[in-house]
Amino acid sequence: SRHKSVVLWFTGLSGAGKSTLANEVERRLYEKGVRTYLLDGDNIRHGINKDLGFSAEDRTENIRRIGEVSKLFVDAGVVVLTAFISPYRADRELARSLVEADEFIEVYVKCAIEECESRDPKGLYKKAKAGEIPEFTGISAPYEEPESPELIITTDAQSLDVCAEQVIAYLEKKIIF
Ligand code: GGZ
Repeated sequence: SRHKSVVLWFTGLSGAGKSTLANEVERRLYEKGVRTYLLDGDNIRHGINKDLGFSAEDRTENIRRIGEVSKLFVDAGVVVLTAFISPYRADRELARSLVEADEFIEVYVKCAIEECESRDPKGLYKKAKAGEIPEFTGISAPYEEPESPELIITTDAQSLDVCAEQVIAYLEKKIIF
């Protein structure tokens, strides 16, 4: 089907539900016949960005490359979903600047850190609090909240189904799928 190519840029804390939400949105777009590609830690941090860690400089470079890759997918006519903490506002703004103004949709996946800590599926918060992981976002490294994201999705207050539907509804309203 014909549709506008966009970047759906999911940002938020570890454990906020970025990947879960991005995967569910991608599934729903697929059902609508939309061509998508999901960029996440599995295909980026283990691949082109495996030389990067979690210092501020490395995170900036991580996000810069992801922004550039996203631009290529948009050029190719694909809807891109990215699921990275992307903690720095300036880095997200750089990613935004690489595509047209109406092609970048920042989705703040908002979840109280207490809830992220209690989910802690990989035990990372526990380790971070014990000092075993340095520069852990929200514990010993910053997360700069989006100031004017296109969407704020609150994952600690509603179901995945409702969260995904909010993203789809936005796309249907703004984009012409
Ligand atoms: C934050 C870290 C860290 C540190 C490893 N800080 O819950 P996860 O495991 O699967 O998601 C986190 C992921 C974050 O990688 P990103 O590429 O999204 O980060 S950024 O956008 O800031 O570059 C977490 C794991 O990697 N992880 N060490 N110190 N998250």
